[in-house]
Amino acid sequence: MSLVVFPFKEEDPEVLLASVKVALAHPRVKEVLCVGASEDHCFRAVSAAAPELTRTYGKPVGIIVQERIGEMRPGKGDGMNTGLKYFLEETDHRRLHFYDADIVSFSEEWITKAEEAADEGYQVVRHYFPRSSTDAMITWMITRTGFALLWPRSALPWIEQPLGGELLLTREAAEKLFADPRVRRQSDWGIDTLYTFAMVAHGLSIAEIYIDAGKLHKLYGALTDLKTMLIECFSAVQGLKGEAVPEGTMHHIEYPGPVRQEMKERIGYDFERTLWLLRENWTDRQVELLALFPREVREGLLTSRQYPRFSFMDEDAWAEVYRVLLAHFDARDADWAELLFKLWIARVLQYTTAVALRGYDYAMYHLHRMVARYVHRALVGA
Ligand code: GDX
Ligand code: MG
Repeated sequence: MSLVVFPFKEEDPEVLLASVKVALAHPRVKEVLCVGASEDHCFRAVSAAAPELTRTYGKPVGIIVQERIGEMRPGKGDGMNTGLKYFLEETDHRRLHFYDADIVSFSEEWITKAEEAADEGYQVVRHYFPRSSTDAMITWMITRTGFALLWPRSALPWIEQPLGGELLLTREAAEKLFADPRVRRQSDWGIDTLYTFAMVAHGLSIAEIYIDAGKLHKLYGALTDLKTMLIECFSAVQGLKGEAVPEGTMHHIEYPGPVRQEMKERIGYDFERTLWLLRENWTDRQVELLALFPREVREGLLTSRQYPRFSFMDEDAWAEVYRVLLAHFDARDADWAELLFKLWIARVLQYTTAVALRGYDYAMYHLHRMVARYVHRALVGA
């Protein structure tokens, strides 16, 4: 009845193959497809193992290289859309699951819970997880902030993890998404934003299910590793800013469970290495572009060329910065890309020291309230 797709790029084949086996062992899963970015070492290892897995489980295990479907950088978006296309054109399964290929905590429960919510009639099921208070900084500061400021009456700001790559689509949901040219175009990291946006834009019913065990996967060091993702995720929101979204989406969020101490204590990124990113790669043009921003932001960031400063970038300053970025940011311009990166770093550092430092429960409550305050600001003015 269901197809499971794993998009992957240069992953540890042992981790991916373990997840493939979990999927194959599930009674609801009839087929597994791995979609590689290229014929890398992981692709070769999974290709070598696939025939034996197909024999053992009596279910097809496919492995293909992603097609060029979109128009942006060829990345995860082409991978996911290749899976979507395969599901619609090559199979008649009723449901499609997507899971990242680098998850070491993947289990049968992820598939079962998603299938159960789909059995209840939801057209889309999204997994969400406990996360550390300093993780998910693109989600909170870029995606949820943007969704709140741009579509405050829709379900978008309230989706727990709008960038999550773990989800179930019914066939009708998959058809709607793949028929939408905005989704097909988004071949890069912006794909998660586009899938989430399109689910709400097309009025699909959404259930968010909570996976208590959490998503344990590859982690990043300094925030530099996230630069491309940041730029592509912001551009995805910016590219949608004029689009209309309906208000009345059916949306249910499973109440989360207690978060383990280990997760509460986890630090999402390397603070010291990140601090110094504020000083690097300045150009005269970036200084010029800063003229578009409020005075405290401009002056604060300029001082960072000598000494890292970020306390100016509070929640209100960030809302103003975000609006300037929506109006002026140009992803093709390397100076804009670098400036967005620095502005976001200042925001993340300010949040870390002023909010996250006060403890996990305080921080998570604050982040949810922040989204609500942005919604309020967008609806009734600042
Ligand atoms: N086919 C294909 N092609 N797969 C890719 C590509 C690509 O070009 N790039 C990455 N992937 C796969 C990767 O192997 C993994 O399975 C998945 O996509 C996610 O990539 P990963 O490097 O693990 O990213 P990360 O930081 O775990 O991000 C995921 O979660 C973020 C979030 O939840 O905040 C990913 O789904 C992001 O899009 C999302 O922003
Ligand atoms: Mg990952």
